[in-house]
Amino acid sequence: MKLKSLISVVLISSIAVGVSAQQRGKAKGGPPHKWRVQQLHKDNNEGIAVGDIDGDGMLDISAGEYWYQAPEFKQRMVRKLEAFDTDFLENNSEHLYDMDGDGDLDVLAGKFKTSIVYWYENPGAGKYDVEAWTAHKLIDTGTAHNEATFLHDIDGDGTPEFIENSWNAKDPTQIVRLHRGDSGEVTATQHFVSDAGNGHGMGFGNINGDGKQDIVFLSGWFEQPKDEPFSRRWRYHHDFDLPHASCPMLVVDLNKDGRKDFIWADAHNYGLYWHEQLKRQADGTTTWPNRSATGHSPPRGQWFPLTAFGCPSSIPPMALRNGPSLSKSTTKL
Ligand SMILES: [Ca+2]
Ligand SMILES: [Ca+2]
Ligand SMILES: [Ca+2]
Ligand SMILES: [Ca+2]
Repeated sequence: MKLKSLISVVLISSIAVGVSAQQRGKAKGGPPHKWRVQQLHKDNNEGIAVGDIDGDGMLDISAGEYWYQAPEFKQRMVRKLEAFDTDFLENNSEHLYDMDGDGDLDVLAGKFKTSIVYWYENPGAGKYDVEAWTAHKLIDTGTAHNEATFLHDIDGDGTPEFIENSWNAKDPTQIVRLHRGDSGEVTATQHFVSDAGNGHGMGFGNINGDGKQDIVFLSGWFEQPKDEPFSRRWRYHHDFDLPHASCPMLVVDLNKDGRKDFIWADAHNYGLYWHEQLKRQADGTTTWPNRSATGHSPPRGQWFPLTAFGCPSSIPPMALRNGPSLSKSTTKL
């Protein structure tokens, strides 16, 4: 969960894109790019998504109780959110996806301390002067310690799955599968990756090189079965523990050796780290030394685009610091 701070939804746009592009323009003698900053709203919401909500070809923004219609980013209602504690709203992630298959983007969102997941039906172009979008209950996941949620196609079948990350290690890791009937009715089913085993921070990627995406989290990784991924629990590899990892963790082969490494940020704190995956042992165990130290960084230009962190597409090695060492925990999940 966040530190005590108010979240402003601020739009920053430019005639072109990016500081690096601006620098290139200057180098070539081209005109400097102009930026416009527009504050859209100020509240405690922690979720945001971008997509063409009204189908006019321009990207709009959804963020908590409202969506913002391009090009002026006019504020329009989506839903009401409950407040809790002193400075939180019950929204920590949201996703724009055409849930009912009618051609427009709907909002799918989980909540911090509520286990019921709703999706909110887009009323359709020209019908946006409504008090709220129709709310549909998707599923009760049974978990109410949700740090963030992901909409990610974990099995590669073209349909994304809804996956919650919990700060409570006793919660299960589960995958919510979305189903759509012939007339657009939306249902969901749960698959439990583990009976217990979660923790602050999560990402996805093919850790063991078998072509299947695995789930990496605070305390290791879950191996997707090579056949039917939703037929049984996934094998757990307790190969590391991180102190407080980010959503997302990024799984990528940073040093181009054919094995996926991962990047994580120190959640609610400063620090961005990467860990190299060494050659896997015969029993499938993996080893992950911290390679953030100077001298172990890949050459500049090989960095994975860190857009998920809101970072530039290329960051210097100095931006990655030495992180806490990994250790094997005796904690039983
Ligand atoms: Ca639009
Ligand atoms: Ca829709
Ligand atoms: Ca899928
Ligand atoms: Ca690698």
